[in-house]
Amino acid sequence: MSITYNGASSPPVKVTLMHPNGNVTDEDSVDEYFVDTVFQSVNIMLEGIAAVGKYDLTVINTVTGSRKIQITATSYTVEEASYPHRSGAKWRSNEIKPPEKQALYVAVTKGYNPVINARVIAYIDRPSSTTAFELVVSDNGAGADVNKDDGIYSAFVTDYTQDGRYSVSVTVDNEGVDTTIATDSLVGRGAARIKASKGRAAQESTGDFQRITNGGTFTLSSYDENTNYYPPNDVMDLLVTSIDKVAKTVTLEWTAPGADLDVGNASRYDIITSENFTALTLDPESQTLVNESEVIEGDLNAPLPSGSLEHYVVKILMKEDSSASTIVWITLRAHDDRGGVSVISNLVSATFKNFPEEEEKEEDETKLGMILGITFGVLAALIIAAIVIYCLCKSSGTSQEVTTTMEMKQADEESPAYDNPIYKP
Ligand SMILES: [Ca+2]
Ligand SMILES: [Ca+2]
Repeated sequence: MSITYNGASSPPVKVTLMHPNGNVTDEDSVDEYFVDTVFQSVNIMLEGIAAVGKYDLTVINTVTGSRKIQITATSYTVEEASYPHRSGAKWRSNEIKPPEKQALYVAVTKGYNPVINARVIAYIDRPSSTTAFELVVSDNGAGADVNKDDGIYSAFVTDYTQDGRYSVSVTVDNEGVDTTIATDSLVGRGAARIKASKGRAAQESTGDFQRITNGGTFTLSSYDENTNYYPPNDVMDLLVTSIDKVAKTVTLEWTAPGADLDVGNASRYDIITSENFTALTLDPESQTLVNESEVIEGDLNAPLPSGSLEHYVVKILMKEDSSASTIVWITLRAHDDRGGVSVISNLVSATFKNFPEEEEKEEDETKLGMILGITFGVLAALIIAAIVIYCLCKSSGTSQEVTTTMEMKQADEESPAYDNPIYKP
């Protein structure tokens, strides 16, 4: 158990722990009670198997005036074979000078396996604020998080108040979500899959659990509250989920960034399209910006909160003189409300045939007629061949077996997903 307090030059708080069996741990318990004046914490460590029941903790303030404290308790299983759910939090850096980026990483594990889809909330104590700032920490592969569903939950931290020391405690639980243990992967290994342990399903429910962990502190310096240090983070998971070739629309999905990296709300999106890949990557400014009127679902001026799944249906305008088959490249960027703008996202593409609708329909009807004609022709030929063979067999008086093999090949249906370079089945 760890009790941290503020006031480096003041005497530490005094702590008394009453055990269920009547034992007491206090500052006189030299084997169990440790004071760390550097990290400003009182630590109680109970060796062996702790008594089951209710513990009473008393913390006495040793200075006049109010004092901020933070309490963390950690327990360990007595059964070696049964690993508990664990969570551990870590800052990317111990010292930050904006615009350096600070991120919080929280590992949620059971043994070596990641616990996925947990609810992870960080409470960040800031120097001049009495209320902790709340931050959702995600394992969604967007923003600060590198790999989705690897048990490492991540978030950027940008909501500073002033220079000084920032500390964090993290709550991990399964409240309102279907949290599972991925027994077929290792924590921090991204999408890499291993064999699930013998006799275990690849995904096991965690059941109800809650863990609270202390992520330590970092120091912020040279911060100026009037500077917009952080634009929205770059979207890296833009995806074309479907294409309507007749209506010339694409459905796009991506994870919403925030106003400051992955914190808060962005204020606007630019969706940019081009039939020229090189021009789009080198000079996105000169390419086509999708207008509000071409957005059938979604609102370019109302991005969802960071981490939400955005879903847009957008009309694609093509050049009049486009060739019969046209590849349209699509990217996007996000703005915040203080002039910050992300760099462009990953690029995706959609392929369109530029035939007028009637012509395409007429052509389809002609094709259908041809296919039916050929099919009936083939059937008639087969019947005639069968009659001829039957007659031959009958006339020769010997028994012969005739086998006709027909290979049916399904037409290659164009899946919209094939148009998308980042699609992985
Ligand atoms: Ca992750
Ligand atoms: Ca910003």
